[in-house]
Amino acid sequence: MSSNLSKIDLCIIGKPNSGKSTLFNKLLKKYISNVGSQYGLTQNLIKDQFEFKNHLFTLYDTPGLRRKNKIYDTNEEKRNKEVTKLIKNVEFVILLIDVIENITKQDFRLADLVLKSQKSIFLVFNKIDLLDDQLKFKKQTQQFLEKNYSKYLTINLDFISAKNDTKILSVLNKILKNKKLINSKLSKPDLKNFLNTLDKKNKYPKIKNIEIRPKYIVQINKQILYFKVFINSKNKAPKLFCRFLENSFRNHFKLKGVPIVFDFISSKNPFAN
Ligand SMILES: Nc1nc2c(ncn2[C@@H]2O[C@H](COP(=O)(O)OP(=O)(O)O)[C@@H](O)[C@H]2O)c(=O)[nH]1
Ligand SMILES: [Mg+2]
Repeated sequence: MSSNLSKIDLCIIGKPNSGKSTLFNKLLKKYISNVGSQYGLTQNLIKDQFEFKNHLFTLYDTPGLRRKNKIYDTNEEKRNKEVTKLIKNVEFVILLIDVIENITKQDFRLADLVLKSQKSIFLVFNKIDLLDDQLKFKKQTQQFLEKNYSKYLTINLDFISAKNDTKILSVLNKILKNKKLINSKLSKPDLKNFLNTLDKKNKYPKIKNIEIRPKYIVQINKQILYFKVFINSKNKAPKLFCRFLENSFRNHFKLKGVPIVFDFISSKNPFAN
């Protein structure tokens, strides 16, 4: 393999039978990981590599999550620890969901875990071949998540059939796009322009009748998108304001589905310029 390939680590997590191993195999275009219900316990992660558009992907399947009684249900903490450890070592996570079972609280918990580790998450609904009306399902899912998952703008949504190889490549392409977004460097004028746009809209949330405003924003050079936001208040930025700013920011810069960290800095003297 040539060394000028850019590297991407990707792991597939999700409930048993969601189709993780099927997807893993399809991505690798070869049969490595056992598929089906009579799966023997494998403590180690299954890992392999493949090339796609000048990128070298290292892919992880998570057979450990399959052990329904021991790890999955009764020993949630241990399971979470294992997953957390894996998630910390990769850049991208595919959370696979069986369309028939649909998304559950457990999936949201896993998604939260990934977001907490500041990794990009792809919520991938699998087995769309089993649906009568795929379009309807997509619309309903989107609407449901918009309403019920506050971090909706932080996730990527996809609908595939791992078995039939439908839309799998589109997930890979999205991951490559996502990687580019994560490396975005926003210029000072861009950030200033964003603040001006917010000022014009003048829809800052009011907290106890006081309008909290961002005074300026700076990007800090880090592996991820990281910004310091200075606000016009001596107090800690209220949650409502943090969410408002993050959503506006993501919409303005079209940064959907990538992890961003905002550090809100209160002013010593909010009335100073
Ligand atoms: N209809 C359908 N079945 C699928 C698809 N992907 C996986 N399966 C089936 O779902 C079952 C569980 O798949 P497996 O990959 O072992 O799931 P894992 O437990 O998440 O690794 C197997 O019977 C697969 O054939 C799909 O896209 N469509
Ligand atoms: Mg499996």
